[in-house]
Amino acid sequence: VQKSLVRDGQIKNALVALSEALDSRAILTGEAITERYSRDWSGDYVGEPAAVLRPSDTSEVAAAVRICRDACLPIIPQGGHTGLVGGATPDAAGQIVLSLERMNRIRALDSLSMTMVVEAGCILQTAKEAALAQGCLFPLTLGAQGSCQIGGNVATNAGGLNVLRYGMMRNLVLGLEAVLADGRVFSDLRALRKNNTGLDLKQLFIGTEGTLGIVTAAALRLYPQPRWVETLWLSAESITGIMALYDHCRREAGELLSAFELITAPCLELALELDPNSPLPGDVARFPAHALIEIASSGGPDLRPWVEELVASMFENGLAQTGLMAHSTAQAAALWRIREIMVEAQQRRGLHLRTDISVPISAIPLFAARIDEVLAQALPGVKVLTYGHVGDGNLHINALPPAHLQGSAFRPWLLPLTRKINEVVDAFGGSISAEHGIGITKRTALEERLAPVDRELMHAMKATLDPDGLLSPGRILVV
Ligand code: FAD
Ligand code: LAC
Ligand code: ZN
Repeated sequence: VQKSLVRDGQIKNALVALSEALDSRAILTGEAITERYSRDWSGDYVGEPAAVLRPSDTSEVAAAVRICRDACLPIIPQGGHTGLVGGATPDAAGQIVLSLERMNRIRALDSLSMTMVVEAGCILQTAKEAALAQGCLFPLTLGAQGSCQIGGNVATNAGGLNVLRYGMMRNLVLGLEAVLADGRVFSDLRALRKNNTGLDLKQLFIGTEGTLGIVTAAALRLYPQPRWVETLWLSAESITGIMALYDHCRREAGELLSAFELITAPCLELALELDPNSPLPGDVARFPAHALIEIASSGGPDLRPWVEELVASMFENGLAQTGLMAHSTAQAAALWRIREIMVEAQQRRGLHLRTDISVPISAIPLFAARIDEVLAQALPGVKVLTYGHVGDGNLHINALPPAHLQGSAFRPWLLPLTRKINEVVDAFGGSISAEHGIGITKRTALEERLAPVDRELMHAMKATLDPDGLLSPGRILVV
């Protein structure tokens, strides 16, 4: 009781100081804290922020951090709250949410250099549209792009649908601005493509989920806007068949291959239940595995005749069983919509297992088969949903509960099933987190796998940059 009284006093005093340092719209308390700050997209994490701070510029972020540090109040930076590992939701009393949402400006866009400087709270979709308006592409593409923010993308080193061609967020960041745990500002937004000047300090803040600093702006790498984009749906008899298609496309389309997504039959079934109006031919649903493929180029001649030939050859040599080549932008969008609503459909089923793993690309078929066996044995009746980013060896092995374990009855199964999956991942030399990060959800699994030297280095970095442990405490590392 005494401890919580002291904490309440600290919060009260800090709020007085904060209201002097920040503008009036920057502080939310009590009833003004709406669900978007306390509940994540999945609904799996719900917390109670002591207050929500919404600074409008970098100096306000720095001032807020200094005040919180003086009052020993932990800060959880928050973007669009779409992260899937619980990192942005407060998980203990007295934690302050610092939302970047009001820092959403595009500071600069240089279409000749193909770079842009964007504030952390800018929604990914908005940044992409601003780039397109200047004939440029910001290639990070993911289902949450209408809500997630650039700062969240940096902090999680987000991946998504076009990684096989353009890399993850880390590859797209040329410079960063971040506020440190003591309120100092690290700033390098020069957007240089070459800069070999010792330690690349911005890497400290990419993929470290707000544990080493609060990202306030980023200089991003842009590409020429694609001129020709061809979208294909191809179905095969097995995941092995999909890998043969992948091999063929990878070699024939080379660097023009910009997406190659695996969707297995149970995932397609869920999507079509939610929205049966797809352009897919009727026989598609008979096949166990499908690929959604994009081949695109930013210049040169029309790709269509060449891609038509490629598709014809894949049917002739028996690699593809059925499918569709989108004949319009609207049809291509309808194919991508299937990929999107497949995720939404899982969400609507309530509590389910969600994972994000990677293995060597060539191991995908054996790995997926082993997972099916292991999960069926561990929990008969569980419905395994395997899909993912083939070109990155990144699968999401998700699962819906059997009929008798719906809703919270499935909760006790989440950890044991995840452990089973992770054991198979280990056996294949894979990673327990390919693109979503560690957050709260995976910190024990990470801890169990950290080599001593890695653990020591990670703790040493944390101790140097955030000695009081006030930034995103308990994320990534078990403390
Ligand atoms: P939040 O959820 O708000 O935060 C995520 C983490 O970053 C937290 O630890 C938070 O504290 C920290 N953080 C947020 N902003 C900052 C900041 N400015 N400075 C420091 N730390 C910060 N992810 C993929 O990689 N690939 C996908 O294909 C993909 N698809 C998705 C599809 C759907 C439908 C959903 C809901 C999520 C998907 N995600 C995917 C996960 C998620 O969208 C990404 O992780 C995204 O990058 C999170 O951004 P956000 O702004 O929502 O971050
Ligand atoms: C996807 C997210 C969940 O690929 O990473 O759909
Ligand atoms: Zn993914």
